[in-house]
Amino acid sequence: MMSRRFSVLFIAFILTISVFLSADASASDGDDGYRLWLRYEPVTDPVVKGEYLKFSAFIRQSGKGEIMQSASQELQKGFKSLVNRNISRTNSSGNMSGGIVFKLLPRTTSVDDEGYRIQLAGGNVEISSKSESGILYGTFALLKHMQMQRPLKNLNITGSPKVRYRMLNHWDNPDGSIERGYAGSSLWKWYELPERVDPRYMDYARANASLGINGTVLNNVNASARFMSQEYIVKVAAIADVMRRYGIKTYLSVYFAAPKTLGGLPTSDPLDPSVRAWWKEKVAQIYKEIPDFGGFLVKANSEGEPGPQDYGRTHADGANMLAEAFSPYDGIVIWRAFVYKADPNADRFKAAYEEFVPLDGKFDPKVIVQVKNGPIDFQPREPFSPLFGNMPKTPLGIEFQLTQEYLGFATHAVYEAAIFKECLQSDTYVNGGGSTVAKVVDGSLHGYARTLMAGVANTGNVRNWTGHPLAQANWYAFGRLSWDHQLSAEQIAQEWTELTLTRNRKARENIVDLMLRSREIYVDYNTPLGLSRPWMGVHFAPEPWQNKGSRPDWTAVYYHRADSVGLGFDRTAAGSNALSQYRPEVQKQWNDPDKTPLSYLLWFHHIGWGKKLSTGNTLWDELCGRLYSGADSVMWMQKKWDLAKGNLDAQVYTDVAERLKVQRREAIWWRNAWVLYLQTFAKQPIPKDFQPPKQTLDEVKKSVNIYLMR
Ligand code: BDP
Repeated sequence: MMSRRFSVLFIAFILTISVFLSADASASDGDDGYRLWLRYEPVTDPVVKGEYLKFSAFIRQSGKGEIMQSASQELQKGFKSLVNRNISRTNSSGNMSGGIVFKLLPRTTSVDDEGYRIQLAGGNVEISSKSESGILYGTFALLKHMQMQRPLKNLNITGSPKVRYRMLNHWDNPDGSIERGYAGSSLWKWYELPERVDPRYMDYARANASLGINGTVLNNVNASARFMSQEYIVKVAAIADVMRRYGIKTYLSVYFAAPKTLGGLPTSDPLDPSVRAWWKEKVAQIYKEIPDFGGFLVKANSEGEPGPQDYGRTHADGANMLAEAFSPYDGIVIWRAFVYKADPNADRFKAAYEEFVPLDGKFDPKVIVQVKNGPIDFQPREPFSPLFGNMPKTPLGIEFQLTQEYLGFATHAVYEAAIFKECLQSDTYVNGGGSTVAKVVDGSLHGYARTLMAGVANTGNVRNWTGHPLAQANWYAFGRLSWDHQLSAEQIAQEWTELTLTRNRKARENIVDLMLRSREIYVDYNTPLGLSRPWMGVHFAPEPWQNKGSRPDWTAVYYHRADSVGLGFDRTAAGSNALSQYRPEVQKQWNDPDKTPLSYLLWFHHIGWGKKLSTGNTLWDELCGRLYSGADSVMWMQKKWDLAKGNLDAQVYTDVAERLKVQRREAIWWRNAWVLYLQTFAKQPIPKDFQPPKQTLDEVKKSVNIYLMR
């Protein structure tokens, strides 16, 4: 038998060991996702680690700029975490080797302002650029290389952005709520600012800078006038102070009627001299607090927001008035083209083109018109907006949506790079074949110098930033594509997975596979064959039967047009003729129902239920097939995810596994709603390969009503 004294010691020993073990386990087990793709997990390859340590003697900064300081701090953080080494900073210009050197190139060098090069020089790793921002981007590129345990031998990494303004648009309200946000409340704590500056703002800035994002619009496009008040300008300035250290400019959305509501003027008419003077003074007041202020984003005469048309003026009149106020400064005006009229006979698809194309060439050079990727509204699949290519005298920026308004909020896994790429690669044919949307956006087609890519942010204050852990990849993909739109969706998924989830090759392959198929799977059970669903409401629950709204285009039936004959919106010359807004080569792809790719079919045609499609199935059978296979494929996603188990953090694994279960249930919900509702028109049985839904249409409607109940 053990002596009492010995047994006490023994128990103490066991307790110590287990505390030690569990502490150790929590380091790799229990990742809350906060660090995103900047985890800097310790390097495990001893050879590579040895190589990295050879360059850990010092960091040499040239100059003391704040962005340079951020780059040094990031390197210090990275080295400490990756190879457990503290590196000190030096300004000495003496001959030293074995460190990392930041080299600012003369302004005359013929590289892009924000571009960088990383190479070995004089026994050091040298990061060179013309700008401090470029040095910061190079630093993040080096750290990414190291996170991936790549060798430093023959190091020669270069990068330069293809688009000048790469920004997030936050639809955040002053009360902390986020329009279409599914990851908690706003990151911006307006009531605490400017005195308390949440340290999280810095991590937000780091994450964005690591992708090359250089702008952020802090507030909702459905803007509150209070952001134009001195009280709020100083709050914004406190955030801008943090962003600046990471090369990010701060922008604000503005309420067009602010001269009236905030300024007390009798009008907000853009041609009224007192209104123009008000905006000039306002902009000057902002620059006093924020010397590098980025500019304004404007939603005007859209969905009830005020705008120049309230005074019989045009979008160009409104935008140019603001541009004039920015003329002494570097800032710009970003004017959104998301507009649609209330005409019940009109096709919403055509509205933006009709309002904006006649204004081509009329905008001040400081204005960029920001166009959503599709003509309607961030649908799971949309054809590209016909504005691209049709306004050659106006810089057009593109707006993508990262937050999953129509993509299942935070319970459905949808990797959006496929959506972004599909649009960017679409050929507008404006200057012959190869005139892609990407070339319109990066300015190369029409020679615009002011180019812009914006993403409606999917961030909130939940610990992992985006709610669904896999939604982080959408933020990442947007940032990477805004820097270089030629990267492939797969390349980006691979990078993100390796940096964020796991170094295990097999697990990565399975996750990347899941990500790459996720968008098509979602489309199959949600909007197959070119259906869309931008009807009013929360944009989550299925409601294809919804036929009441204050405007016809705020109902579901307006979009799918199901009737006893068939399904889909005829946009050919026989219908709304929206197709005529595209070049003849594009029209040719979509004009003929027999030649239209099935993924766009119902966007452009009203197809009979019994019509044979290119697959050999009738429309009805094909629809059912896609809705069923889409919903079933969520099980495939679950299996793929399970294969990665054990090779990634347990907490993240469980989080995603549980969300996939919800996705499976909700995919069946969507499938059942479509199938049962459309069956009332098609009057055909569910093909015999598939189990008819267990619920009736009434039961599905009831469950949707419960979901929507106040
Ligand atoms: C729609 C959203 C709405 C936005 C609007 C916009 O449903 O909440 O305000 O877009 O982009 O998709 O302005």
